[in-house]
Amino acid sequence: MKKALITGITGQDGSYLAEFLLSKGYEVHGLIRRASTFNTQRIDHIYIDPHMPEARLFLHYGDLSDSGQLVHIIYNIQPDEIYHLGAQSHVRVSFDMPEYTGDITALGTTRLLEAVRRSGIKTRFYQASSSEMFGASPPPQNEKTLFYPRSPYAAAKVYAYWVTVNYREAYGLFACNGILFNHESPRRGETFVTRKITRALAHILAGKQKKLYLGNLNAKRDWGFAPEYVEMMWLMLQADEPDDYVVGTGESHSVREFVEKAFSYAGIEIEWKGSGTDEKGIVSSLKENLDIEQRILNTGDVVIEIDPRYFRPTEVEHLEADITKAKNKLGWQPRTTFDELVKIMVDYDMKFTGLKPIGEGIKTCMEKGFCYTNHEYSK
Ligand code: NDP
Ligand code: GDR
Repeated sequence: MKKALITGITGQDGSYLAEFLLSKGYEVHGLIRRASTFNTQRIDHIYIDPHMPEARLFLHYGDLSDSGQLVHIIYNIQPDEIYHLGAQSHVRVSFDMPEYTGDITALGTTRLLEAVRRSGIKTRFYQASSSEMFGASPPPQNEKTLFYPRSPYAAAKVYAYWVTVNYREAYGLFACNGILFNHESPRRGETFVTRKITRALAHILAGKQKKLYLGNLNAKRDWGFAPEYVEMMWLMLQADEPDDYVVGTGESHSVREFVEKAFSYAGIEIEWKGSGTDEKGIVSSLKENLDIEQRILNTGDVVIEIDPRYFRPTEVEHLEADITKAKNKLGWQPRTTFDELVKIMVDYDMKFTGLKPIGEGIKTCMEKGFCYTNHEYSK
């Protein structure tokens, strides 16, 4: 039985990856941080008592700031594969906490790589690199595009990218960088823009929230569906040679388009008035035949406003992946469209908020056989 260690197992990607590796027959170990409240909600459904003979998921306390514990864990587990997903992963927050972000997101990677080297084990290493590293470089971006980071987070990821390449070249470690573009899901953290939008929409429909406050509506991102992206992480570590890959959909949309698509799916058409910080999203019409609680909304209601606090000191305007290499070398390509992704997330947040989902998103997941999301919808 192969063993994998996942840092960041409690996050969006870590939880999907753990499910995926368990489904492939792996014994999965995860690094978790001690917190005063439970932080394992995303993996509770796959966790069973480690005393049970069938247990294959094991959790270990540790932190990316604690080298000694990283060496201890790696030496004791002797994993065949390490997926390094742990990070301070929020770009806006990295402007507030630049030093901490550098410590965890950049140096944390060195600590983990050093733990591998010092423990003397033979393993394969995946580094969660990011499209944010391309920053101000114009789209489409591929493996040869110049890095031009626009935040402390992106700068930390550039460091982590290069230190991973260095351990590959200096010590012959089988180490890969997956340069992943934005990927979302019902498990996306609530403060990232897609989930913030779908969750607020559900809350507005349920009468629990009046308005959604957003920052820059014009930024464009290449948004894909997270469960598909963790499969690519695994594929990279199964290849004959270690290499770095761009992973995305090849299509980009603005934050504004995401808002319009989500609200329209729920039967609400939005009209934009004003510009800059005065811009407002106003209900221009309501479809009448949808079985949702939209009676609390009226045409003319202001549902979206701009709050400058969500602007970034330096923004990344446009990311769009060129995934030629991933397609040609690993045969990977995305299966979920932007339209489907939005519907999957809206349906989930409606269900979570106690509303009846519209259903097209759930249908997509069932038809395409995403075992991962069945769990979310059956909760
Ligand atoms: P999340 O923010 O959902 O998860 C981050 C994980 O890192 C959590 O498990 C968190 O633990 C853990 N973590 C944070 N700080 C520490 C620390 N000091 N020590 C140990 N663990 C820590 O991120 P995603 O799942 O979305 O992303 C996974 C990785 O991929 C990240 O490195 C991210 O930067 C990168 N990435 C993500 C993309 C995306 O679109 N999602 C795109 C490209 C790259 P806790 O639950 O306790 O907070
Ligand atoms: P990003 O994701 O910064 O691309 O990083 P996020 O969803 O935070 O922002 C995307 C774009 O939306 C704009 N925006 C807002 N963003 C947030 N969070 N909140 C708002 O209210 C808001 N209004 C507009 C942002 O300015 C930005 O342009 C994500 C993370 O997962 C990183 O870890 C990962 O590396 C990259 O994706 C690829």
